[in-house]
Amino acid sequence: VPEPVLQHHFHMVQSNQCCSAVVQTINAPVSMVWSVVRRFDNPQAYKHFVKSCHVIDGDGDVGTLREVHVVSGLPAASSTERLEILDDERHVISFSIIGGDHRLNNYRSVMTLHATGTGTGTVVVESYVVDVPSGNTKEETCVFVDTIVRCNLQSLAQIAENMATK
Ligand code: A8S
Repeated sequence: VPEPVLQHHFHMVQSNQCCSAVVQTINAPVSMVWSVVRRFDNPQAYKHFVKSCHVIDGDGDVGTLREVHVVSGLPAASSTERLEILDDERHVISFSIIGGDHRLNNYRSVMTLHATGTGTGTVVVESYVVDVPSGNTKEETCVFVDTIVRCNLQSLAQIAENMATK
């Protein structure tokens, strides 16, 4: 992994925060995976917990704000999110959570895509940092967030692999 890209996954983590990363291999080229994840206005394309998403401000570039509503059954209803990085050349996307009705304060995630050796596949790395909610441990928080991120990346793999076979 080129060093400037790797750098994005080194987060400043405070003592009240936790940080982790999830890796997913996808049998589809980077360009195809990127076409799905770069659409900040359309997270529901692969995030199954998202019920709806509305862009509040911006045109899909850095600084764009979206409001996401999640399906019922979660300890959350909505989330206001800001696009922090969108690098079409290096395939880096990052967003932060700036508000909403949920327990994940100061969440920030970075996703990078990497071509596999043969170039026919993609390795996705998604790392995040978040405040540990009061009443929870770091471990509980990481288990909760890792589960959501892993679900999202597995669903992303299915969608991109489907596109690749067409
Ligand atoms: C993402 C990652 C996360 C989303 C979390 C962690 C969330 O949308 C869900 C449940 C919550 O409790 C918090 O890439 C929040 O979307 C599914 C509403 C933010």
